[in-house]
Amino acid sequence: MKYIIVTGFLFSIIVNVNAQDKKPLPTKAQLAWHNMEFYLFIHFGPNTFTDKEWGHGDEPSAIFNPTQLDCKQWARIAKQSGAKGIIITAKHHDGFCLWPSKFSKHTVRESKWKNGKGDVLKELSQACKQYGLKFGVYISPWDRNHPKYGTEEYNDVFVNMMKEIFTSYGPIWELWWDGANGEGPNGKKQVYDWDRYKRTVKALSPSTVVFSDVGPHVRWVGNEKGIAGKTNWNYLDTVGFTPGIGAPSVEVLNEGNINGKAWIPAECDVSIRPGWFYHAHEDDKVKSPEILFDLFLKSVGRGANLLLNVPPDRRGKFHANDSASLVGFKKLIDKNFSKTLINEKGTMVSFDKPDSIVVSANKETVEVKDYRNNSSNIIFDEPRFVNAIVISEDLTHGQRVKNFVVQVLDQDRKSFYVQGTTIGHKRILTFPKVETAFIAIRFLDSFGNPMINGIDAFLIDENLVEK
Ligand code: FUL
Repeated sequence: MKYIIVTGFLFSIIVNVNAQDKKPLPTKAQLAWHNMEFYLFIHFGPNTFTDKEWGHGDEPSAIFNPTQLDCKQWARIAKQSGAKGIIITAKHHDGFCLWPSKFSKHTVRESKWKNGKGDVLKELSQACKQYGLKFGVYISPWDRNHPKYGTEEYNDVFVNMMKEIFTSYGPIWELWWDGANGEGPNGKKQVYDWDRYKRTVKALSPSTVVFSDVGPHVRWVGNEKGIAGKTNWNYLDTVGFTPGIGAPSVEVLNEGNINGKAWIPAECDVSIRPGWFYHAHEDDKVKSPEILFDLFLKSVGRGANLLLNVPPDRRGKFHANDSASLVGFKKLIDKNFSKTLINEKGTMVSFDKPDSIVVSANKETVEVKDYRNNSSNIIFDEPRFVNAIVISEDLTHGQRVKNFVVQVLDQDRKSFYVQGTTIGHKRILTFPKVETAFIAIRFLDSFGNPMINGIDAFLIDENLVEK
């Protein structure tokens, strides 16, 4: 399956790679992370049973007592929703550990669940393996329960907990550190030893991608709405910044730094419900498949990843409303994005000119040379309705495109323009449908020649076009 992208008349051999040479590049683990695109977040713990969002850490451990905990149900529905992994709150701010940690007295071991013999991390890591999902953990550095919190010894506790998790439940694909830094039970705040934490993870598992407000590998997108900037650079400057109150502004986190010195792409975390933890009174406030689709366009469609939280209820299962929304969301993705117009038989006129660029469905990368004087054109053999264009950059060459425009010529030969800035892993542009036989994509500005490994056109449901 091939389609042809014909570039304009002038073919130049001037190659401008100098500017690109100095830009940071993603690691192998980060490249694999970009391909994950969409995965689930699970907030589960004492808050599920106390109806809180932030537990105080003084909740009795016994309160954690799911009646029908079923990690396989989470994994099965995650898989059915198209998610590629699951990240769970192994420890939230209340300090409760979902595994029987030797370094705390506030864990599943002290709970009523399975008479203290249960281990959520064990069950979930096994379920993820069975369903072919990647497994990740959120370990909150802020701990409102631990007696050592606020002293140097707590840094040892935190490091030891990471060692336990990585050695008992690995491989850990992503590690999630939120930036909250409140007071512990003794009224003191912790001075986090981020460098030591990072060194620990690197030594334990060099391929784990570590998330925090400022990476080192993945950054927070600056909001909890699941929305990345329309301009979204994978580059970020982190010198002088820390997670939490020392983080860059939310605008910078949302858009990245065009000249940033490190490759730290954005991840969009958002909950399927108003809260992060399960609350029965939110059962009728679960985001619909259409809203989830819109969030997909505003996260994955802007070159970021989508981390969608689905909190299990007090049984320890996903609520039926959440499961239905997730499965409905997957149906929308399949229905709208599985039928590319470009690969439809007979829809393309094939040109075999020396200046043609051929991009194949197996994601061959094309260097768009002399991009300022050329356009990459999609030509249909007969007019078709189009309202979505998807473009991807080959990130092994860095993130290059700064500015581009899509020109869609309608049947009255009138041009309709859609402007874009960055592309990154994937840019999905949607617009009111146009009947067209000719679409031209012009890269207006780029660090070196654009390295494109995918251009697609679709007709999606009109009510799903981004508002
Ligand atoms: C924040 C936490 O304070 C919230 O409770 C939630 O876990 C969110 C994903 O991260 O930092």
